Amino acid sequence: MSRDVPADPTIPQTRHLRTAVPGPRSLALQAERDAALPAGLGRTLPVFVERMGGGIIEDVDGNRIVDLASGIAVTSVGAAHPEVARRVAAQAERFTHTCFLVTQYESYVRVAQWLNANAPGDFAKTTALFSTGAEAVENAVKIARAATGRPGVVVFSNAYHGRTLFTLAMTAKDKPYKTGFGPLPTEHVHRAPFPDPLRWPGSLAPAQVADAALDAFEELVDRVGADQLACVVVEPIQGEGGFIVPPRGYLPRLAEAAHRHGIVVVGDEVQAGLARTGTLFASEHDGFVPDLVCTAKALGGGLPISAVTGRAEVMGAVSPGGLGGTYSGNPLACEAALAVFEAIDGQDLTGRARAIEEQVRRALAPVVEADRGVAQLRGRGAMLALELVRPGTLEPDPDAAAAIAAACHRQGVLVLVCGTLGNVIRLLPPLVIEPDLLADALAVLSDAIREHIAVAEPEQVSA
Ligand code: PLZ
Repeated sequence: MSRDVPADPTIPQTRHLRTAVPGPRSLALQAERDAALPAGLGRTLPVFVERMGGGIIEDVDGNRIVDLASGIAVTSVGAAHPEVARRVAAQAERFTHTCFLVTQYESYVRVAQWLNANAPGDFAKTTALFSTGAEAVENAVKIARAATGRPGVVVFSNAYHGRTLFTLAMTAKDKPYKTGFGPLPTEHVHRAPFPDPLRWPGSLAPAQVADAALDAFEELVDRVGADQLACVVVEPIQGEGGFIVPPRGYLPRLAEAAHRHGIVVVGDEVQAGLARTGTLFASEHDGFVPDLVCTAKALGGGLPISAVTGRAEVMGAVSPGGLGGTYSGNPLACEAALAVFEAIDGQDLTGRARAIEEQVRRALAPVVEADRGVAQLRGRGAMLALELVRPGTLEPDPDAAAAIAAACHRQGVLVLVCGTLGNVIRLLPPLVIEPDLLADALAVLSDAIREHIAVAEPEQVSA
């Protein structure tokens, strides 16, 4: 399978530590960063990057770190895909920007056509391009309001939709995202419980969790009034909230219920979309067909571009001039997106995502033991996560997640933590990562988990 992946000519696909992580050069830059940047900008791993390729991040100290983050699900094709680099460079020599609202270029139309043809649903679709995920989500809300003449937006527990003021109101987690930023425009934002099979009260079977969550949605609609609700916005697999996969059948039934009430269904595929989960769109796993789909992140292979794709009649409800943005669908980013589409097809990236899932599940199965503090390995394709709990309970253990992530970082493996409760370790490798490199990183992660469990439970390990 790695034969299909273009070999990066310059960076060996092996982990290699020349210094401690972070090394002296990163530490020196870190000091400058701290003086020049506000504390509000977070960071996961305090290294500075020299170059990247395949599944490797090479830092300024010459350390080669395994990338299990993809810049938060962005560089699915790799962070220096030769075709992305070639197209972007060629475009930069022709022109970097026109503002599509002023004068137009073909690549924007080609990106839209590809998304129209490939997004879920066999109805006529149109696409509008933007720059960030939050911008796409906000525009989907604007479009749904224009189409329905209703103000309300239904979102879910654990949802993440962005950091702009409105998407922040839609996002569930308070700290650190909302701290100090209120009041948020929450007046027309209504939150329904997401069917989390692990944490729904009363230890129900997944099908019952789906039923209960649908009942809760109906209750909400009843309470607020369908005539007040423009749209329901849902991540088909929740991302920042903890890689939570809803029970099978829930999403199509949610869409059915929403449609009965004239509510527009918006799928937020910003994190899960574009081959990440083993299908082009995560919605496809469950036959879920939203009216509008938001994509971003992987769409641009690292260049900022996002999209709202959906039913032509809903998209068409906005009057001329109502949608846009100076950089929306920037030509460099459109070229990058076209290269990403080619890579998805040409390198069978959905197949690679499924192969990654198999490899990760096989490698990590031995450490998934609720009694020892690893409640679940869940997700789909190359969007997988481990939930850490206090052994034998469902009590979240964010300290364990942080300690395991830190141990991986010291060993040159970049993993991210997520979850409303901060206790989930997520894996988002570039889809082009070579199996041997992934195996090495998973061995480091397994050891870090075992070591942590050993520390937390000395009597069980020494027995
Ligand atoms: N919708 C489902 O996952 C972005 C956030 C990183 P933007 N997730 C990463 C951070 O801490 O800022 C995201 C998402 C889903 C929307 C967004 C927002 O996308 O491109 O960050 O605006």
